[in-house]
Amino acid sequence: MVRATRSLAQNRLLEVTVVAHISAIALGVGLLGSVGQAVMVAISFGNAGAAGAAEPKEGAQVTQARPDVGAVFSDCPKVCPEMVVLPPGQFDRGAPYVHADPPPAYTPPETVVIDKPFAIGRYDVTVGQYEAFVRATRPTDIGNCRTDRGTVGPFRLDPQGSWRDPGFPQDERHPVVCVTVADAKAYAAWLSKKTGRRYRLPTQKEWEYAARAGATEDSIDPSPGDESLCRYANIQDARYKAKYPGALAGGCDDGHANTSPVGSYPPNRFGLYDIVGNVAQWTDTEEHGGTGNTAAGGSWSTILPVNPLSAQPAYDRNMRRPWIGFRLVRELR
Ligand SMILES: [Ca+2]
Repeated sequence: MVRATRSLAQNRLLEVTVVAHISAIALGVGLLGSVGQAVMVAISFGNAGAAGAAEPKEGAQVTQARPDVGAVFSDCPKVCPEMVVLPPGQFDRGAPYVHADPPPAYTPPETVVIDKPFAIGRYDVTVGQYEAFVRATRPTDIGNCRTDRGTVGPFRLDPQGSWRDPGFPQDERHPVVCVTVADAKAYAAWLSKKTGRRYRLPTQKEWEYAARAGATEDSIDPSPGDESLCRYANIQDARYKAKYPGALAGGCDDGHANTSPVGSYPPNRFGLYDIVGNVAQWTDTEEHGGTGNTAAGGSWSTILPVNPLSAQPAYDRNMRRPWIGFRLVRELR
């Protein structure tokens, strides 16, 4: 780990800790130049293996206000989330699920252009990171999460259920859950003030761009129904079914009935962990006339959606659930 120590007074740059640099392999994603002109170049990103696994190279360079594409950085020691800088590029929404014939249409076909780099969380925001926010801001309204306490599903409104106690054990490396969109935005506002940078929830399109990481197929499943699926994500599995007997799924064992520590499964080709499974992630995109926001990626409590990258259902933004968390975007200016 290398820490940059240039001060704000010296160069108007806040301290940035670069914790890794994604190693390079050409993916061949169409990119845009910095002036917005369409330029096709091969990007360097992700040592993609069977699961798109990237292995960040520790001890990378010092970076400042605008870390390089591929850099993994943190804006403060300990409590700031690690962020990965993604390149500009484009992708086609509504791309067909690789195994479905005919493919289900979850989103209308559309080419989405990301015209400038942005950074996004390497992991979901963790319990430990959220706890730092709670200690600093002391929010009073944290309860009314839906838990399975006292029963075995379905999840019911629980006044005592909260991010501290979602109804199952978590430690500081687990993704925080039982947060509303407003809770996530309050965390982003606190982090922005703390670091002098702009953090926010990703849009639905930014999330999908990050999730796809250049993939045109809409699946993390190399072979539907294959036992290997449990190597790729924490989803509704045999352990879930053992805890919740009415569950439909079963089959393979991913090791966790509820949340798992972030980073327990291989990353995608952008080096992002837990994009699919573990917890669904709030986005800033509103639906249902503004009463709901989309939450993407599925979770430990869902059967892997047919289209895990483009299927992004919307939920009541004010409801706390033990299977929705979030990761943030950090803007690069
Ligand atoms: Ca599981």
